Amino acid sequence: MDRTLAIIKPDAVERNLTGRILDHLEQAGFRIRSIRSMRLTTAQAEEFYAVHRERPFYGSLVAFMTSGPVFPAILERDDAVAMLRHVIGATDPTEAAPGTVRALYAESKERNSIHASDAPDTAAREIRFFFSEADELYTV
Ligand code: 3AN
Repeated sequence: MDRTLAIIKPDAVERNLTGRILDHLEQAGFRIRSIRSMRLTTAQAEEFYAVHRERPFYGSLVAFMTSGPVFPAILERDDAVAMLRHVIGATDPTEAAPGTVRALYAESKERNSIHASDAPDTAAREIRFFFSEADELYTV
């Protein structure tokens, strides 16, 4: 089984959509392997999104991601990284395929409800950003 990282973003938590989005993901075949709630510090958000440092939306993205609590989660299924990208839909909710998480719930390109790792190596790094090895050890 492959693993990927999802983050339920502040806009979704604020609108009380965390459970509905996680249910959507479970119904799409994912197992929630581990989950936590936290409020990102500015330093954490800057580091997590460092790859976007030069983009015009970087400052706004960091401010948004620290504006309220988030729920990072390790999700597991076959082909997890690609399947989660598929299930959440395009970054811009107006371009997201019908029935995807972002088509259903996202408000804008920034307030788009959920993050998903974009490649297997990124997923491994992002999982370790939020979770220790011990968090992943239990077997179902
Ligand atoms: P995705 O989350 O679909 O992988 P990325 O990696 O291109 O998208 O962008 C990371 C995050 O940056 C997005 N989830 C979104 O919150 C924000 N973002 C991306 N593009 C824009 C944009 N044009 N305007 C505002 N925020 C954006």
